[in-house]
Amino acid sequence: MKLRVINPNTTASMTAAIGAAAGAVAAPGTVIDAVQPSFGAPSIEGHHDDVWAAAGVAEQVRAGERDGAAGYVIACFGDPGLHAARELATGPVIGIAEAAFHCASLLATGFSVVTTLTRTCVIAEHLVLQYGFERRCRGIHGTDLAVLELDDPASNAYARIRDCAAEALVRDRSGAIVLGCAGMADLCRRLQRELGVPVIDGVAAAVKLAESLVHLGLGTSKRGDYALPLPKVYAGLAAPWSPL
Ligand code: 5HY
Repeated sequence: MKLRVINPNTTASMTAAIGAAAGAVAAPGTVIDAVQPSFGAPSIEGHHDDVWAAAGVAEQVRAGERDGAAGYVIACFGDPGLHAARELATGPVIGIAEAAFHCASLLATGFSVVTTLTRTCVIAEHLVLQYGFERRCRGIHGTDLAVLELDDPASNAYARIRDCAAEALVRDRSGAIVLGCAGMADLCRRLQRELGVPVIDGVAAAVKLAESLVHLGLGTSKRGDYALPLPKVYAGLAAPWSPL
């Protein structure tokens, strides 16, 4: 099967890192097609970035449908454009936040989220409520690392994330940690060893969930609100994305 793993920001090095994290867990028969939009923000750190990221996700799902993608991963912790992507897609579309919340909930009675800028915590809070995990998510914590600082050695990112997670486990009485950024995927195993609890990277979790659903012959429902978008002609900048 071919899974289209979409990095909704436009930073190619992050797309490559996400593709590597996805490829590391993909089953032998799975081809990972790591892509990014042709337009948008270099990092997604707020509501305005999120709007453009959602449009970029829609662009990439439309391309995936033409390219025969069996399923999709939205590799950004805000799960931008998830519902629009599910309208467009035949196969499953898995956001890394939703995937991580589900996996963490199978491993501990409560989990904590460690993310980047504190201002993006509210986006994760909204997702927890939207997906119905308010009884399982015990805290959401920002490290005030910018997304693109994660692979900058000068930012001391690993230690800041580890220390934030260690404090969250005590403060929240959590049993697991969810990494709140696709750019943290490569830190997952080391954090798990040092913290001694399950640490969930949403990229890996979403790839395995998408694979499983495809193997079960399950795709996105086309009945109701996930049916194909209604045909109409969009105006101006959006014209090329008119649902026909
Ligand atoms: C992400 N932003 O996973 C989110 C993380 C965040 O560009 N990729 C981004 O801070 O919400």
